Amino acid sequence: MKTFTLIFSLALALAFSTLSLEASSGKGQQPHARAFEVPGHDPIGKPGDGSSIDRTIEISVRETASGYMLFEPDAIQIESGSVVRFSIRNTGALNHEFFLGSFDEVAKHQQWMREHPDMQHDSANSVSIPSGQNADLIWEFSDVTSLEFACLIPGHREAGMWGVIIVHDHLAPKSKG
Ligand SMILES: [Cu+2]
Repeated sequence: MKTFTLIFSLALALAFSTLSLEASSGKGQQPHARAFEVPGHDPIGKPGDGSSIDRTIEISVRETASGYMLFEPDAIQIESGSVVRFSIRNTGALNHEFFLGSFDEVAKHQQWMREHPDMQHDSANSVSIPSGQNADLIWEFSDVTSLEFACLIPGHREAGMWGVIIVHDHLAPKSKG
């Protein structure tokens, strides 16, 4: 009986390791890259097509002399239901990225990026901002929630590149522009 249990658990462990190996191999298999499309997933909103924008939020990215890497601002309040254009300017010397997700997704994706440091993100909830350039990301915040934005290039979030977005349903009317 003991032997059977042992063999059964070994087989189970093997099955699971094969599964996770398949899940982590190959481009386009990034966990949570398009999490917003998965039914029952954390409600983070969805990409905006740019046809209507309720608000533009300017974010700058810079590195400090003491070694920090920062988003400014790093705490943002947004009214639920609004479509926001993030206009991100990278004034730093390094390339950076802006990845939007739930706290859980950001943590998981950060781990994934550590294991695949050469991978570029290719999804609607992230954008890369080369040094000295600007990039836009348009997002519709449909749900009342709190989210994180971060740069998941290995070492960058650890150096300070993260911030929070609080999506409320009780803010003043949307500000245009
Ligand atoms: Cu960065």
